[in-house]
Amino acid sequence: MYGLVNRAVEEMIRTRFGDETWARIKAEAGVEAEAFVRMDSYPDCLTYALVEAASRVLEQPAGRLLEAFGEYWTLYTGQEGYGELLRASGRDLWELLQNLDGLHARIGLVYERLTPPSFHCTDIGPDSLVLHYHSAREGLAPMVIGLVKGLGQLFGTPVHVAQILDRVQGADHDAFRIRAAAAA
Ligand code: 1MF
Repeated sequence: MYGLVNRAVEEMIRTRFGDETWARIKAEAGVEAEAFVRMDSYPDCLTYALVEAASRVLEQPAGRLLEAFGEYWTLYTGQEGYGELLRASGRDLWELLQNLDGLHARIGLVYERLTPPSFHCTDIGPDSLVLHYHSAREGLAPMVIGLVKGLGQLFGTPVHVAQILDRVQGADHDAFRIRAAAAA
């Protein structure tokens, strides 16, 4: 994945747990790079190693860290110059969720080594929809839950997210029921 992802992991851990904890996690993960370059492409196993090491060092389940990271990612990329792209991809949360492939296609035009996941929506109602998530990568469903919650905050539409299909349980893809938290 692009270095931007590893940088976001680093920033989340440094700001919440401090530089020393980050150094321990990096060492535990066997990561030697001094700093991650946003536009460089890194092997996925490096990112997974960081999450596993963080889980051991912080004594938190990897899924919980991934969900927190998903929320962090929406705020982080907003600050890193992708806020415009997010807002240009949908006028509200529902529109954005239905346009995630379009968003990734635009990023992929510039960054050719992007391996984007694919999303589509079904059961679309005013306060609820089902988001289907297909990915070449495994184990990142908790991150998607955090992403959707983070986007909900960004758009001023807080949401509840429940996973209704799970690859870990043998389903062929992951899916989430998303409900607007308040009657908006
Ligand atoms: O292949 C990749 O490197 C990659 C990196 C990030 C693929 C996807 C993403 C974003 N994605 C992370 C979870 C991946 C899960 C999976 O592969 O199954 C989050 C996708 C997402 C889902 C819901 C809502 C919003 C989402 O993301 C918005 C987004 C997506 C990509 C970027 C920014 C915001 C992005 C922008 C620039 C990138 C890489 C990703 O590359 C850069 C960055 C800086 C300088 C040069 C290149």
